[in-house]
Amino acid sequence: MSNRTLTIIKPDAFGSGKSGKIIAHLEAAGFKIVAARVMRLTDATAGEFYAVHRERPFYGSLVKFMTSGACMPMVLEKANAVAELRKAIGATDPAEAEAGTVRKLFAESKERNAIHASDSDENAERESRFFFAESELLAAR
Ligand code: FUP
Repeated sequence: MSNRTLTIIKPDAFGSGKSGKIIAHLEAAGFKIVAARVMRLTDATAGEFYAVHRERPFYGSLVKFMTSGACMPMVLEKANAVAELRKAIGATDPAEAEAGTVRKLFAESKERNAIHASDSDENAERESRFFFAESELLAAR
């Protein structure tokens, strides 16, 4: 999986019609879409996805935000995908994100920050399987 990572266009960006621009930005940066869907997370699925943050003060608010509208999980492919996507999305808080990053361009705030990206190969694999079936991860190119 080292050439793949999992991203989510979050409800703030999807709901305000920025998904096309974000996908175009990522494709221009060399990412290919392996799998994609539009869905709405439930309290249970968002809670499980962010279980690692369960003890953090922002957890409840984060789950509420992530269930507030549709989102778009995608598996992306590029050499060194995890590190490359982290670089392309920028810092968690858009105020601290570098110019030209997805969060600098499209995010509203540290919580409503437009996009998720896996932080390790192990999490990329786990998160990809969280959203997609084996048959959806077979896209050949
Ligand atoms: P990132 O890996 O950049 O998405 O950031 P983290 O894994 O640290 O945090 C996951 C999500 O929790 C962020 F995308 C937004 C949310 N968050 C907050 O709402 N407040 C914080 O102080 C930190 C993170």
